[in-house]
Order: sequence, then structure tokens, then C-alpha cells
Amino acid sequence: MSSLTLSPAWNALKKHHSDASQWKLRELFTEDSARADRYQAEACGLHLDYSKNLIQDQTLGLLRSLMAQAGVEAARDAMFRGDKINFTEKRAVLHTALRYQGSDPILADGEDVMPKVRAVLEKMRVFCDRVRSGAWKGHTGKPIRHVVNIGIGGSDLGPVMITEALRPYANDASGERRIVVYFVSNVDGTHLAEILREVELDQTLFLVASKTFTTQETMTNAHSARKALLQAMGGDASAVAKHFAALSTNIPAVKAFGIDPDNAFEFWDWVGGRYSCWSAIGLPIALFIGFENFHAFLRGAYAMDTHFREAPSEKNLPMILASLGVWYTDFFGAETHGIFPYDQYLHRLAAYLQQADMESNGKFMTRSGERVDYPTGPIIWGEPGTNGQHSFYQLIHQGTRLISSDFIAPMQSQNPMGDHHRILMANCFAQTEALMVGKTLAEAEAELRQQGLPEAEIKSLAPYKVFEGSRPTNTIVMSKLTPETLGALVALYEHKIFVQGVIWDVNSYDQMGVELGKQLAKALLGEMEAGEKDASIPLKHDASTNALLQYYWKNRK
Ligand code: G6Q
Repeated sequence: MSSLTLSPAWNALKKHHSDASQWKLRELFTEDSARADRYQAEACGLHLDYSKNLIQDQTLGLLRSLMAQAGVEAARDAMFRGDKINFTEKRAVLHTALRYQGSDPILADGEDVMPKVRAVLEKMRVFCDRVRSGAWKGHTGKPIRHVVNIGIGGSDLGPVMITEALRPYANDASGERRIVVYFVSNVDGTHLAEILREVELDQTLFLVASKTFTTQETMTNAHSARKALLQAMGGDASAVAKHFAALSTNIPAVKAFGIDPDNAFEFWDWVGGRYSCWSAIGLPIALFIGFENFHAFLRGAYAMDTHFREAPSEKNLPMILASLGVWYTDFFGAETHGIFPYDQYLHRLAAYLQQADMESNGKFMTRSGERVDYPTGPIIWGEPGTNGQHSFYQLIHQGTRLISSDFIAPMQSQNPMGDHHRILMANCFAQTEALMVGKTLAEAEAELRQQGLPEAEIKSLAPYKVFEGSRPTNTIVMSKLTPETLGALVALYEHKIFVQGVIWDVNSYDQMGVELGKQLAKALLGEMEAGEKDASIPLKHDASTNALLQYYWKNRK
């Protein structure tokens, strides 16, 4: 047994769960009408209603004991202090330094990182202003209109999600959107080819976004993009300096690629890929929405950092969300957690959080080197509402699995249009209510009776119309989705993931599973190439992989 499952707080929760598993959420609301007032918290422009969860005061007390026992506050302080909490990679975890607005030094390896953080931000500001104002000219003297970010994983998902979320902020004072951003991530040539069809190369800036500057997909796409540019520029290599910039920790590799070091925006190994949208990796965001808006996004995250460090656990948004997640994952056996933003601009939020959460807490080894004997990170998934309602919500309402979820909604639309926003919000609130309340057999029968159905049919049909309810949800609302509130929202989830990692005793900051993928494909690539030239090479794999290789060789043309 692990020390976590042997611990007093865990066992108290286990015992408490045998009661909690009998609770009906609608009864909890009837018995205690004040729970909606009690189970809410607010910070940084975000309001969290967590009353529609399978909790009572005792549950929250026990979850707080679990966090105290796990040493969440000490671990949090160690992260902010720059301790090497990513112990497998011997690195500090300091994405919070990238958005720090105070004046204290922040040390990594004994060095204050803030001067270099601020220097890169200033370089980004100057570059953004030049590109957005049209002062930066391409090789043929034309200003930049298209920005193509080439990156994958952490060097793609954040910028994609955030530029989509903040599209209303991309217009300049005259209401014109000068810069259009595109993202190429997949090594499938189709991704780059389709974007090359959209852009005019003499007005295009490619950003090669790669922490390591060795990732196969990104380097393959970057080399192909450079080839396309040079072809369009009559082979003049000096065009690269006007049309390529790099976002990386590996400046020697950037130079070796041929990118002018003046166009290199650096970050550091204490920034994890999936936590890097606040760093130079955020350059496509800043180019799209302007540096001032990007800075507001950083400030929103800093406000959440301060809240996370200072708010007591009963009011601390990341701690509340994290402990509720542990409650469902480890005691109710929930395997997934849904993310349902009722805002079309947040349509990539679930994909972004999928990486942030699953790559961080999808781990089975504890920090002390044992295998866990409890479930860790859940499967994260979701789509924006109301679209999801017309597909998978069926399973949440009437399926056999318990699914917890977050509903996220701004009260103001960025595009007021007739009744649209009222309808959107009505759907959001109606869903969380229905998931909580459910519908009993008696209620289903009464409804059918009102419709005038014969009694025999009512009896046979009603069971299919029963909703058990008690499906737990959090509702996170804000007045408007702005750079600040989005920054706070992203930081909220980062810290939620951190707290869960501490409770589960895993290293949330390495990613051996992702690195495995990087090694595997490289090894097979050489063999595939050799086999194309010589069909008689000996096959070294299992029978299934060998057969797939043969199928590829036979059908590739
Ligand atoms: C993120 C992961 C991973 C990484 C990509 C791209 O935390 O480590 O998604 O961001 O593999 O890596 P590079 O930025 O080094 O190209």
C-alpha cells in the first residue's frame, strides 16, 4: 500500500465516501438551501459555483485535510521559489516568473531570472510593434500580413487556443485585422501545404517555435517552409532573415538553421513546453492581439498566481477545483472530466487542457519511486456548448459512468446578436441544473400522463425518460472573456493540475511518454527508407508491425 492510501486523510475520505455515494444532489439542495451561497468563490474576475458537487461541509473539510497532509502549501511555495521540483529532469518549474509583475528577484540555480525575462518581453514588444505597424518589411519590401507558427504540442496548443479565444482583440484601432495567424503542427505535409496555399509568401513571417529545436515534426515543417520561401524568392537566401524568426531555448540550433539571432526569442529550460504560452512561445499571440493585450494576459495570470499563493484553502480556486477532482477520480472512480465552454471563442480550450492536464498528471510513478495504487490524472475532453448537447451529453445524462465537468461561460457576448447570448446562457444553466436534479420515474410518468398517453404506454416508456441526476458540475463564469480573465483562467487550471500532482505524489513536469514517441518514430524511419530501396532487407519487428511495413512498401505509390 502506498503512503497516500494508508494515510489518515485518505481513509477518512474513503469512509465518508460510503455515505456520499448514497447522496442525491437534489436532496442536498432541498435540505440545505444555503449551499449555493456557501459553495462559491471568486478571484481575478472569475466566479466559481461548485455547489452542484457531491459534497457537504464535512467533505470539504476532509479534502482540505488531504491537501494539508500532502503538503500542498509547502510544495506550492517550493515551486514559486524555484526549487527543482521537476526532479527527473533536475529543473525548476518557473512559468510563474514569466508573468511576475513584482520587484523581488526569482532565482533559478542561484541566478535572478527576472532581468532576462523582462529583456525578452521587451524584445517581443519592439518586434510586435514593428511587424504590426508595417515597419518590418519582407524581402520584396512589403509589410507582413500572415504569420505562420510552426510548432507542435506545447509550442502550438497554447498559442492556438489563446489566439482563437482572443480574436476580438486582434483588430487595431480602426477595426482592421492586419495580421492573420496560421498554425502548422502536424508533420503530415497536408497541414503545411494547405496553409501555403492561403498565404502570400512575400508577406509571410514564419515563427519556428520549438523549445529544443530538434523536434522532428517542427524541423521537417520548418525546412519545407524555408524551401518554399526560397523558391518564391528566386533562391535568395538573404530572404530568410526577413521571413523567419525562432522561439527556442536552443539558440545554437537556431543559428545553425540559418535564422538571424536578432530574430531569435529565447526562453529557458525551467519553462515546461505545456506551460510556455507565457514565454517567447507566446509571440504569435502578441503579434495577433498586440503586445499590450498579451501583457494584459500575463497580468491576469499573475493575479491568479497571487490568489493561489495567498487565499486560504477554503477560498482558493485552484485548491477547490483540484480537491474536487481528486474526490471524483479516486473515491467515485470517475475516469474522465469534461470541459464545456459556452463560448465559441474557447473552442480549443478542451484540447489545450487535455495536454496541460494529461501530460502533467498521466503518471504512475510516485516521487519516491513506487507505483501508485490509486488512479491519477483523469481523461480530459470536451467541446463547446451548445454543440456538445447535440452529441455526447446523452451519455453524461443517462450513461453508466460518472462524469464530472466544468461549464465555463462569459456573461457578455463579444458579438451581441439578437437573442443568441441569452439562448446560449439558458442552455448552459439548464444543463447543469438538469445534470444535478435529474428526473424521477414518478416525474417522467407524470409528464407522459399530461401528454395524454394511455397508462400501459406510460408504464413502458417512463423508465427510458428517467435521469438519475447527481452528475457533478462546476460552473465558472465571468463577465467577459478578456486577455486578463483568460490569463486568470489558464493559470487557474495550471495550478489545479499542480495541486493534484502534489496530492497524487507524481512529478507533473516531465513527459517521458511524449519523448518515447519522439524516439520510436526516428528508429523506424531509417528502416522504412532502407526498405524502399531494398525490398529484401530483413524484418526485425513483431509480425503485425512487419506486415504493416510491407503493406506500406507495396502501396506507397
Ligand atoms: C510539452 C511537451 C511537448 C512539447 C512538444 C514540442 O510539455 O513536452 O508537447 O512541447 O513535443 O517540443 P519542442 O518545443 O521542443 O519542439
